[in-house]
Amino acid sequence: MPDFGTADIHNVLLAGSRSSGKTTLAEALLFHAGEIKRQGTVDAGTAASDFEKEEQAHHYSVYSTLLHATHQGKRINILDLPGAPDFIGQAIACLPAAETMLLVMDPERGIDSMSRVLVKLAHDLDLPVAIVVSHIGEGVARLGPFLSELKEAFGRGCLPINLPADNGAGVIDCLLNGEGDSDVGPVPSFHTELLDQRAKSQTTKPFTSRSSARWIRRT
Ligand SMILES: Nc1nc2c(ncn2[C@@H]2O[C@H](COP(=O)(O)OP(=O)(O)O)[C@@H](O)[C@H]2O)c(=O)[nH]1
Ligand SMILES: [Mg+2]
Repeated sequence: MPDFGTADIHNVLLAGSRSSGKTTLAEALLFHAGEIKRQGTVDAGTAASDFEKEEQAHHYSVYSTLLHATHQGKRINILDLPGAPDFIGQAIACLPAAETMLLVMDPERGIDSMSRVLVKLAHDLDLPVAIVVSHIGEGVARLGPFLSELKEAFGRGCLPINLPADNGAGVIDCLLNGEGDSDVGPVPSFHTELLDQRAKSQTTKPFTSRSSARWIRRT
């Protein structure tokens, strides 16, 4: 195993309501990082994270699972949390160990109560939250209204960094790129909004992940 210093180790939570797509995302991350040779599925009971018999039989996560991948010289520890309210204790126990929460959300469900609870728990621990929108392949029509709902629920600083393009087949990084058309509108307006937000946060406090996340939540 490569020798990682503590600065190269990142603990990331995959949180969200049940069936939002956390375990499927974890499987895709492991596959693309080359940690597993075959991408399994929750429905077939072959996802690396849902390895307990109970989980494979019910097709959903019951326990928090620690997975890991190496990416660009960093060791990423991925904690795949259960999303069912019955198992929220398993999820809460992992929060203090992580530095970032990836909140996985299915736009068809809108802003569900579990997502709100998780954001509140992260807020109380001063834990930055990034939202990963799943189920994009099912149609991009819902995305525009969903972005507005996210801003309404979590603050106007909740801005996209990646946008779907070509009807969900492509991805545009709208932080580094200011040109082109996405499925939710022209990229330049999203890019400018992000730069404006970054400029504002730099004038208020250093642009570290924790301080910028605090700023995002307060706007
Ligand atoms: N179409 C589609 N199905 C998905 C996506 N993510 C997850 N699923 C399906 O949704 C169901 C629940 O996914 P799972 O990863 O177990 O959700 P979790 O409870 O958040 O871990 C499974 O049947 C997955 O195959 C997605 O992005 N698109
Ligand atoms: Mg799961």
